[in-house]
Amino acid sequence: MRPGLKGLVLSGGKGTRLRPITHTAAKQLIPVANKPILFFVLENIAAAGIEEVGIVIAPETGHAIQAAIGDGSLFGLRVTWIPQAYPGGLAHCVKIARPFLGDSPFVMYLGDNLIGTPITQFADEFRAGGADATILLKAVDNPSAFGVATVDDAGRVLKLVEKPKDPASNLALVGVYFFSPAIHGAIDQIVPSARGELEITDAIQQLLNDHARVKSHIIAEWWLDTGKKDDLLAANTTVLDSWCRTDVRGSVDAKSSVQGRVQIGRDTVVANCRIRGPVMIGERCNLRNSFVGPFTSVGNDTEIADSIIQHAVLLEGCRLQGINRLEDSLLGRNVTMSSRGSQGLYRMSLGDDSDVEV
Ligand code: TTP
Repeated sequence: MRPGLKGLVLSGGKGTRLRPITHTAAKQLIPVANKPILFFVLENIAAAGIEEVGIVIAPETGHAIQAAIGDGSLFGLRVTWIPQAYPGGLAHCVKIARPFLGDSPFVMYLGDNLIGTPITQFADEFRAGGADATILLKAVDNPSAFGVATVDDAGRVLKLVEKPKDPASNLALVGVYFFSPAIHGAIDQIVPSARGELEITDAIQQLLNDHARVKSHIIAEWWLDTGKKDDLLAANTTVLDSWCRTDVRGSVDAKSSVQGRVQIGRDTVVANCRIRGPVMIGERCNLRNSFVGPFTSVGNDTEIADSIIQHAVLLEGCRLQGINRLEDSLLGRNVTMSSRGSQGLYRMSLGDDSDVEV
């Protein structure tokens, strides 16, 4: 019997592709359907029967992540914090996590990835033995943007290439990996890549060179890498579509209409609005004389007046006044947008505390 499976969650990194939001906030804490991405990750890990998790954090955003997760008991997990001084790559994370990991097998899970499947079945199979590593793959349209695997009919991995110009398959590496302690020896043999990072794909390729058994599973469900604004909006759309259920806790007046699957949080007041789901609205919000269209998530303590919005993510504390209309947008915390009567279609990506008049 192998020692218990541990979890290693990567929540450091730079988040450059999600600026301006990530100038002030950790991308793993950005909510999708009003729940931080990292919460989905930890719930998935806990549901697979894993109890001990190491979380890699960066100096800039680590404190916010620690404040959100606490000791992990919210998720039924025991958390060990692993500070990473600089973003040295995914394999660098494993290297610095070595004292936490010891000789345990572990699942490494990228803290900004969302997958539409539980990992329980993969964890159980890996615990049962037979592989030095197991990777999850997903067929994608643009494999050149990812790590790409070539596999045989039995799912054994033959080769891995990071962002190939001429991809040998359409199977991209999803950000969930199962490793036996053999990965440490492989990481000791690799050197930083052209971008100066210790790449996990190089380490897995090293395992293959050393004749280790690397298996794969192709997931049929969705996988969302929330690294960019459009990815994040796509993630919000998919998660609302898959998991949003009608649940109205706030008050909706008789002049309002609510269609489709809509969640309205406690102490939220909706007056003279049309809301067409799937939509999630947080707690203590105030919405009046507005239209909120499909695939929109509105964070707590937000005010929307005389506005039209759809396909947008608003983090908490935003104020929208007279905006006609806002689409395909990502608004950070406490963003204010107001209009002096001008009309137009706005597509915005605004960092925390922005103040925009149109
Ligand atoms: P990436 O999205 O590959 O890298 P990044 O966060 O630096 O983002 P960007 O390209 O926008 O600048 O990282 C995947 C996940 O792994 C993410 O949750 C951050 C985390 N990570 C670390 O914890 N340490 C690291 O050294 C790296 C590279 C990533």
